[in-house]
Amino acid sequence: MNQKISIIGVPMDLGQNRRGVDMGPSAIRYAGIIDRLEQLKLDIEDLGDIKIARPAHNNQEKVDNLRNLKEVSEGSSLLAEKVDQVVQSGAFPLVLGGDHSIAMGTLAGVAKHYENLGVIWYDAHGDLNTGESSPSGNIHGMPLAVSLGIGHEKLTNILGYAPKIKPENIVIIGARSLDEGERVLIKEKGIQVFTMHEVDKMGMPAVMEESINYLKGRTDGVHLSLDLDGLDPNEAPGVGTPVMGGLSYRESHLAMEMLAQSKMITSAEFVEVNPILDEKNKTANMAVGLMGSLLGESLL
Ligand code: B3U
Ligand code: MN
Ligand code: MN
Repeated sequence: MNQKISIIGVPMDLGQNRRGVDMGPSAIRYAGIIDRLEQLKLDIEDLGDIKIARPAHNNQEKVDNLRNLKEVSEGSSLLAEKVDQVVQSGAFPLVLGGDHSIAMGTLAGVAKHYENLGVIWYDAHGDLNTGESSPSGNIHGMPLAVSLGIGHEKLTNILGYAPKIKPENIVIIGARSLDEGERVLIKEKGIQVFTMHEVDKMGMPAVMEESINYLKGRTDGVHLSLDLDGLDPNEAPGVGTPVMGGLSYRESHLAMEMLAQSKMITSAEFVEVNPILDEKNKTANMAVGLMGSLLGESLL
């Protein structure tokens, strides 16, 4: 039987304050994700989009320095339930964002099914803030901390359990913009991070080899959370918080191919595609190319 891939769109833009990232799932579908994956002899099912609240006037109210706490928490809970069902059914969940706050929901739905879920966090940022450490109050800068059980209870307790993951099962790749509180947390928890410094020094093949070997022995499934702002904004301009000096499309492509060969990835999400800030849907096209490689496309 062919592997079944269940696609879930999450038009969430309330985890940050720039409009447009809610159109990410549409932009990725428009860029041809379904056809691309169908060519890989995979059994593709598109479950449509999760319903996300649309507060009047994009209500910017903050609770404990958490912008749109209620709506973000509710959206992630709906996503978590859907992802839980998909994993339960034996399919591979492929989640399309939406801002990165949705990773709290994806991880809540996935991690239930594993003793030691590994996470590859491919991102310019650490997303390890809390309401106290965040400079912005944007929840999309917090989902990795939340999944570790650190943060507001309305977020850490999605699906009624916490934590979702363990710090020693995380690898962050591509980081180049970390806040003070995030650096402290990384050191305190001993989180494995390959910043751009390591990527430049070691090269992507070695970074991926080390990441794969590190996770192989200790995890029973691995979730890939790929924030398109991990890529260089010259190549992927359609993101809300671009940071110079990022990963190239070619490095990212190789990373996805190496993950495909490792056969260790059991769920994935691609987030932060913002078609309003993009150039001719370039970033969504790039996301589709990366998903193709992750799911087994090969050049020959
Ligand atoms: N660390 C900053 C900026 C940021 C995090 N994630 C994104 N931007 N995409 C923050 O607001 O927490
Ligand atoms: Mn992120
Ligand atoms: Mn980011």
